[in-house]
Amino acid sequence: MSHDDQLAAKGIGRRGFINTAALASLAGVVACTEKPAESAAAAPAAPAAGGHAAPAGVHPKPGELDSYYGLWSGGHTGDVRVLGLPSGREIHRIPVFNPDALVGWGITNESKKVMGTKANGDLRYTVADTHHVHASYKDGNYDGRYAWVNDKINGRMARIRLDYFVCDKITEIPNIQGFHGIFPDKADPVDPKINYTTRVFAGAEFSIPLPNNGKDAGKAEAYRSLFTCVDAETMEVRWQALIDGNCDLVATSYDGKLAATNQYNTEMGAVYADMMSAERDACAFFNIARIEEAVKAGKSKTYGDSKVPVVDCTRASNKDPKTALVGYVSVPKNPHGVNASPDGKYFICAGKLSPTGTVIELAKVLDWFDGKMEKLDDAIVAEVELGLGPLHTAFDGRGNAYTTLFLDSQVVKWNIEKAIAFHKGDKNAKYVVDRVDLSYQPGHLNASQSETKAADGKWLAIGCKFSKDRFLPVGPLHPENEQLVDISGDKMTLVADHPVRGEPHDFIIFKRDLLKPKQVYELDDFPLATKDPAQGGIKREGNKVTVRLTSQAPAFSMTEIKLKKGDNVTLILTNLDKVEDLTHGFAIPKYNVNFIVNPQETASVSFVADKPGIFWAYCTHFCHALHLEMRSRIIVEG
Ligand SMILES: [Cu+2]
Repeated sequence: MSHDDQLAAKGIGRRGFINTAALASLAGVVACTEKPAESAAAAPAAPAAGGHAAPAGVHPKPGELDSYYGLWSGGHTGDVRVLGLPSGREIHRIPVFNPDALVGWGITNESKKVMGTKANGDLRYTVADTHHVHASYKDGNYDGRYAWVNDKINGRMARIRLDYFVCDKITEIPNIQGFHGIFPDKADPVDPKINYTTRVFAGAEFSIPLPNNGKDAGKAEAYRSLFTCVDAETMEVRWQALIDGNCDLVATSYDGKLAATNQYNTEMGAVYADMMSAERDACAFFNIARIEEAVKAGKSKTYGDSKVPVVDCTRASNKDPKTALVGYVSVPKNPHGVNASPDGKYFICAGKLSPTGTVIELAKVLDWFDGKMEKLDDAIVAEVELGLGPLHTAFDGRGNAYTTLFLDSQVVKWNIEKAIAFHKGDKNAKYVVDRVDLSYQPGHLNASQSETKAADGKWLAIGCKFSKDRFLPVGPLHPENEQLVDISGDKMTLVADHPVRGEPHDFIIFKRDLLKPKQVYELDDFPLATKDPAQGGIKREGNKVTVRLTSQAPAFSMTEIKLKKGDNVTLILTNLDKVEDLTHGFAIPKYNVNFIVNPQETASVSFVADKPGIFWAYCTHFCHALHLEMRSRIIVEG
């Protein structure tokens, strides 16, 4: 009997069950004004569809700002979305791996340089699949510098600057496929002064023959996965580690000493029946300091054309704990997700095919590496039943964990210390605190500040993979359902559904005051900037033509741009407007050009003037009462 059927048998439809919960939430939900939650007045709530009132704060009043930022991966739209929480309002989409016609990502020369081009100047890739977004740390909390996101399809890692919310670097990782899990470190493993992110780790999910040159496709033993370390500043790949099994998600310890990846295919199977044959898989713990010593000592090899040093982190080469670069902790069947608790003590793996959560104590893992503990599996301090299909775990900073149950369509709240006591033998320890029904099939979840030492236990967002009947039907393609749960009390309260365009996976939620975004660029940051309209104009060297143009609402600096058929044109546009929110666009009909320039930004496009005629280039981004008049006539003489 499915969960829905069980509820139906009890005379409670899922929808009715949730509406009851939403109504009950009215008393406990905080407002999302700038005021602290304690002092927020209980604003009269607007009636929502179905006759129930929306909880105060979830739908802010006009002009009210959200109290949290959320950074959401976009899935195979290849982007990162910025949401305000708790409202769930989508504020921005940051194009990363895929072209975006609104801002001209993949059209301007500057964005193409970040994205990567082929010899002919075309983009190398135009598809991507973003899954996990994580931000840079200092002192165990986000420092507002960067966020990183993976591209699972083409094995790339991108960095986003959080001052301007733009992608500034993309690195293609060699000799991997299906790069999935990603996590920045939080400190240096050796130097305590470096208490901020300097490395980002990447786990490759799919095994491929190394090198992948088409010669060993039939040799099962040639298929391998690599765990990768990327430099957070330069975005160069520092080193890779050859492992047994695959990598799924990644977690890092607060002291910088350990990074881990959970593994659902230690069998190295190529088809799913093989991948599920073992009763236990693993979570691989990497000793970062030792790996980097080995790299320094030249104990590495390379594969194919890549010059990246690869250290040996296979089981066979790491049997002696005192010299081991890696330790494999066993975890029940096909685990998913590994998450670090905010107190810095534990990593928790969710069982997926096993109904369990496994709690691994990091101090004990370090004891094993130091030769003080004989069996690495003794670092497992709890392995408790949570429900069907556990996937990911978030934290409230009060000792509780929240795990999504994909098959049960629930999130379960459980107490970590009580789970440890139960595992030790105290059968009276009631570690499950609460459960709440979700709609439907939850994947990732995260709580406000959950991945930091400042986990504040206010909001929990859950990415439900199916929305079914929760929104107006729009044909066969459904949105995802991002649900919001108030976790400030003992009981969880579902407070909102938010439709999101497919297909977000993971996300982080953090306090808005951790970021100080800039809204106007610095003219000097752009070497190509035209600082004065008088410096603009057309420069011709043979058929190589450079057009330097500026914009100031409501006009471009040139009303006419004369070109000849066959010209190789580079058009550089500087927006001299300094006013916040005064963005201009520049579109050229029939030339497939559109991009924007934000205040004080410079961007350029290159094209061949292969079509004679007149072309009204115009401002596409509303800027002024005379916005429609903001044009420049491009004349291509035949
Ligand atoms: Cu304009």
